[in-house]
Formats: sequence, structure tokens, C-alpha cells
Amino acid sequence: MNKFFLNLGIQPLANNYLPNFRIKQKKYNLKLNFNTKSKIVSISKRISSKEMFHSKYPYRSSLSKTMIDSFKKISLEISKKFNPDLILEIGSNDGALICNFEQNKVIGVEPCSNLAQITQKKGYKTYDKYWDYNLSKTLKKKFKKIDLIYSANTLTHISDLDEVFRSITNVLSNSGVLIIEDPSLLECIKNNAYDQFYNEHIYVFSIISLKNILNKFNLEIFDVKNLQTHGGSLRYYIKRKKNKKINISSNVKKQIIKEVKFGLDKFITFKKFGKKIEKSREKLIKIFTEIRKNNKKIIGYGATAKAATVMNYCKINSNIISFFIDTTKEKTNKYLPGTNIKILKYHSKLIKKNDYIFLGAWNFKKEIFKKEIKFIRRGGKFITHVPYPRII
Ligand code: DWN
Repeated sequence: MNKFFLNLGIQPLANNYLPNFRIKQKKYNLKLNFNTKSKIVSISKRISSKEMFHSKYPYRSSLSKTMIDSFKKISLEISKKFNPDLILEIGSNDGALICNFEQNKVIGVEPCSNLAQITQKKGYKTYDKYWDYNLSKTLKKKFKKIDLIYSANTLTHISDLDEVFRSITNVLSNSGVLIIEDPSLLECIKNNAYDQFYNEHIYVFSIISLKNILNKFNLEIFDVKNLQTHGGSLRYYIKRKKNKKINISSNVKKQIIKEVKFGLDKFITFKKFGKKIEKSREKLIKIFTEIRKNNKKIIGYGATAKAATVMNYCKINSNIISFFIDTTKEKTNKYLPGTNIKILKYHSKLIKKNDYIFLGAWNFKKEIFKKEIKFIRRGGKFITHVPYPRII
């Protein structure tokens, strides 16, 4: 049974950057549910994949050093630990992971054709298709044996999880390994990171909920790692249950215990989270209003899907935040979805003139602080809402 615990208000599609804020855009009521049986947290309104992931999708995973480094590290680990003959990446984006492998060792699947083209041009076999059973049949016919499947920040974006895993089990070899990584529900709830919930993030997994889903497909988690990426993610290492050659690490039990201790299997935890988020909103609005009362300027750093979610939930407009800066070409000179706040191309000069910067990309805080050391040294301040609204 799905039980409602938080209403994040009327939201646009979080990656729908428009050249004019007056253009009418699709909006929906963003509500979060906890399923008391499967323990999965999901958003109530599902938007079709075609509307979200298309030939103009703006998000590029290779635009941050943190992500490049993380993908490099896991690529080395994959080669060293599993030495696969053929790797499949589901949701290869602009190739931040697959570019670490030789072209004949890896296949990408990326439905956003603008992104798929980037890796196709570099000689990587990339299917610009949605991950589904039909595609898995095509791959099985063509490649016979895929011994490693990797997918980061993608499977939680697909509504039909049964089809996702049925298709994976269709192509994964018997001794094959599936590695998936996504934001950790535990970290989201602990850090009050409510902006991890928006139209693209249909689910936010915990190990408890993922285990329940995998069970149906005779898959099991044999290891799990906590990552710093995207504000705290989990990387799950998965195999077929019948493959007894791989031992189950004690990390799996430890993570389950951690989540149960925190109450991720109980509705009351999410109910309390919902109340905390309403307070978080009030506090953030208060911080912004007081700064503006003193005629100080605030800009936003990182026009993320998360920032769009926060701005729309808190009903913040350009009277509060003058503009956002971002390095993504596809986002600049457009507006943060659902707001009249313009996004300007990142330039250090734009930072200098301001007093406060709201961290839209709070998940890259370390990387950004390092880059903006001059702003910090001359007394510039950052504002964040994670784990609670404050000025840094
Ligand atoms: O799952 C998803 C993740 C992985 O990425 C998607 N549903 C959509 C997207 O979410 P997001 O927009 O919240 O992602 P990021 O990775 O937090 O976006 C960072 C943004 O900040 C990018 O637009 C690039 C920008 N940026 C910047 O301008 N300067 C980032 C850094 C580190 C910088 O120095």
C-alpha cells in the first residue's frame, strides 16, 4: 500500500530549461509515497520517459571533475576485479564512464540522442533507445554474452522496474555482474535532501527496497559501497542467486542494519521527514528574505534539477535570486524550470560582484569551494539547505 508523506507542490519538469519563462510549460503536483509492502519510496505522478528524456536533454555527466574521477575509479575497478569481455552501460549519457574503456569492450544505451551522438562520434557503439525488453532481445541476439552491466543514476528514472530487471536478466550472462548506483535514500532522509525527489527520480532506492525488487528476478546484492557522489549514493554489486562463486560481503548486512536502525522500513520515519522539510522551507525563505531586506545580492550556483525543485517548492523568483550560473551550454541563457530566474554562462567575474551564492549543486560543494576560493577569501558567503538551511 502506498502512503503519502510529503507534498512538494506544483513543479515543472526539472530539466525543462526554456528560452523564455513566459512559455507555458507542463506542471504537476509532486507528491511522495512510501510503499508499506515493498518499502520503496516513489513519486505519485509518473511522466512518460519520452517527455523527460529526448534529443534536447541538457544534463551532461562529464561536466564535473568529481563525476569524471568517480567514473574513472569504477572503470579501473571493473577491469581489475571482474575483467569482463563485454560491458553494457544503461544510461551512458555523454560517455563519462564508457570513454574509460576500449571501443570494442563496451556498449552504451542512451535514449537522449543528442548525448548518444557524442559517444557514437567517438566510435562507441551506442543505442539511442530506451532500456526495455525489446532492446534486450536485440542485444542478446547480437552480442550473446554480456558479462558486466553498469548503470548509474538511470534505473530509478524508469517507471516499470519489473521490465528493467526482466530485460537485464535476459542479457546478463549466468556468471555476470550488475553494478548500479543511485542516490541513497538513507542519505537523502538524513540530510533533508528533499530536492532528490522530482519527476525524473521516480524512485529513490534503499538497500531494503532494492533487495525486495531483485528477489523477484532471482538476483541478489553481494556487495554495497557508500559513495560521496550526488550527495551520498550507494553502489550495489549484484549477481544471480544461482551463481555461488561470488561470496556475499558483510557490507550488505551492515547496510541493511543501518537502514533498519534509521527506520527506512517504517512509514513513521517518512512522515517525520515530511514535517522537517516543511520547516526547512520556512527557514530557507527566511534566510533569503533577510538578506534581500539588507539589499544584498544572491545568485545561484549550478542550475540543477534539484535547484529547480527547491525554487518551485519555496516559490523563489528573480526578486530573491538574481540569476543562476552554470557551465552547461545547453542551460545557459535559458530559465530555471518553472521560475523567471535566468541562467548565465559561468564566468568568475559574475561571482565577484555578489554577496551570497545559493548552492544549487550542493552535491559538488567541495569542488565548488575549491574553485571559488577567491570569493570565499574576500568574505563571500554560500547558502545551502542541506542538511539544514544556513549560511556558510
Ligand atoms: O540523476 C540525475 C543526475 C545524475 O543529474 C538526473 N536526473 C539529472 C541531474 O540532476 P542535477 O541537475 O541535480 O545534477 P547535478 O549533477 O547536481 O548538476 C550539476 C550542475 O551544476 C550541472 O548543470 C553543471 C553545474 N556545475 C557548474 O556549473 N559548475 C557543476 C559544477 C561542479 C561546477 O563547478
